[in-house]
Amino acid sequence: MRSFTLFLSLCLTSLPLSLAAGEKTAEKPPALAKELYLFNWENYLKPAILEGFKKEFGVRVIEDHFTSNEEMLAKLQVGGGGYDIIVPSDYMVRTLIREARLAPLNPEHLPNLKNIEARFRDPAYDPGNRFSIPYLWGVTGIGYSRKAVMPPPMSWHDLFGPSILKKYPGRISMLNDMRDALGAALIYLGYSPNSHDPKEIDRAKEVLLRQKPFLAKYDSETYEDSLTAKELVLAQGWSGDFFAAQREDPDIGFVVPKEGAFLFVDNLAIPKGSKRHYTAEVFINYLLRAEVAAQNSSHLSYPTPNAAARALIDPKLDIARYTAPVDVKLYLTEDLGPAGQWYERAWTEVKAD
Ligand code: N2P
Repeated sequence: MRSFTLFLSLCLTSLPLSLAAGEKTAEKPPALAKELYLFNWENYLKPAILEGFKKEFGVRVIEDHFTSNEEMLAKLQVGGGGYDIIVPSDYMVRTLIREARLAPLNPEHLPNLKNIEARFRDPAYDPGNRFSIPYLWGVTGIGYSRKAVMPPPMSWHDLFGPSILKKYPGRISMLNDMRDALGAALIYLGYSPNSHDPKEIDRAKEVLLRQKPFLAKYDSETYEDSLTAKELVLAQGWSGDFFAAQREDPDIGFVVPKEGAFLFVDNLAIPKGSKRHYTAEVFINYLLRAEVAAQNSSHLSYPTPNAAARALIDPKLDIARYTAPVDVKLYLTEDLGPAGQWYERAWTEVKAD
């Protein structure tokens, strides 16, 4: 493929000889669409950035939200949405590629990709970044009220252990997320959060079922607000959401449990069938600008894989602290293939009334 491209570009460079003097060979970029449809996580893009994009390019971005990768996938599978940009996590990029649901990206339209740190490029879930661009990353852990929870949590035992549950009944929440909830229970049991073993997944389900009567809710959207409102004292959740809440309420703490946790890298991708592919690439390239990525990361408190942006982030925000301690094992969520059915079944049982 590469040699073919090289051959092609050599042919193109010899073209001007046959053209009239002064004639341009560079292709004119396609016209921009007036609107773009973005399918994103809740609170996962600073609103002023959309205004900035509209001002500069005249394109209005219309944003819808999903609360889990599986919910987003289900929507795409029924052909719904008409979205131009989606924000799948690492393993879901892989699933979407496997199901041929993503449109390849044209690197020529994404020159700001150079800003992305080398360790985030060319990931195993999308070799060569053919379909996805890393956007923000974080860790799934435990947020808590420092005043209410003594001693502070340090382990998944502090979310699943019977004595903890009895101490804070109705004031604990779990993510409404199949992989994060079952994954935490699997780690708690000493298994891999990417286990393919139905017996292990079944035991993880039992852990969640035992915990359920003590929970206030399964929720991925408002848990940080419920912590601030003191309705909750412990919540499984995503690092940046707690750090953002902590700015308003220093009582909120966050820990990465010592047995290990999921690290996630969320990505920008264009679904196959988008009618505004070029405009979507222009938008992705805009989000890759150092100033834009820095603004977004500082506002959301999620660390950015954009190295050029990091140089612009106020050191007082200390994005580095969002990194988990070095001695904790961090897992990437894996695409399970057919073993996914065990998780689906267990999760359906857990969520059933
Ligand atoms: C922010 C959502 C974080 C995305 N509210 C987790 N993958």
